[in-house]
Amino acid sequence: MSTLFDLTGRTALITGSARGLGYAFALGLAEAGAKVVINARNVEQVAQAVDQLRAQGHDARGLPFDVTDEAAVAAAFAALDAQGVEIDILINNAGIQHRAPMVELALADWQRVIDTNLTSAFIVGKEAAKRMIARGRGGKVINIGSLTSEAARATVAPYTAAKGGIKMLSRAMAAEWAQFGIQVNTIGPGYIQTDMNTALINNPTFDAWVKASNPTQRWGKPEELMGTAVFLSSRASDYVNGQIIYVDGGWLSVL
Ligand code: GCO
Repeated sequence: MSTLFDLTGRTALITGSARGLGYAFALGLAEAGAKVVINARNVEQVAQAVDQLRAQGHDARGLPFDVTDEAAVAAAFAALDAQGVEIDILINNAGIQHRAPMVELALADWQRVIDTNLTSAFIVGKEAAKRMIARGRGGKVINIGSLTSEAARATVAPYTAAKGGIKMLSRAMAAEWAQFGIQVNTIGPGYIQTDMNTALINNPTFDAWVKASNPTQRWGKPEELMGTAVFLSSRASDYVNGQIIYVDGGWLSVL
């Protein structure tokens, strides 16, 4: 089998990977041979995810930290340095949702979403890229966008602004880091069956809207995002930079 998609010998840090899409990304990369570093703020959830991956024979370790806390991120990378763990692949997946009409939205809630969904990618990406550049053997950064990187939905303004920013942050990172052999791209998930979307899935009107709005006529599954993450983490994408790949059932491509 081609080694083009083989991640053996590479180590990946996936933020927000104790569950949902982040866990699916971690599992997908592990199945392609990568060692994976699991992150979330919750120590117990990180430990559970690590145990699940190890039970499947994968090389996994935990690294709980708050992606919005610059000092905590620096300390986490210092701990990896001390352990001799070098991050070759970073997936900035950590994200939250807050649904409210803008005229009722508190600034604190706006800021919390922007900090978690956008600024964290800068904070964590900077720490990872500094080390990738110093090592001189390139690397991969994958930022996680959304359909709202392209089109807006009412009542999720901070999430939409953050995900639009993520698409352009990937391009800004590519502009500065491509010369060092680092590829930076974005994955744009459609409506996927994750905990964050439980309220939407259980709302018959919203559920019907999702199924009517994409030609595949269904919600996506977290495991359906694994292949794109492996592709963008592997040698197969060494000349792909600054792109966004929508894994959305065709939503954005069909009227
Ligand atoms: C929402 C959802 C979306 C999806 C996804 C769509 O409230 O509309 O949470 O944001 O999670 O981002 O691509």
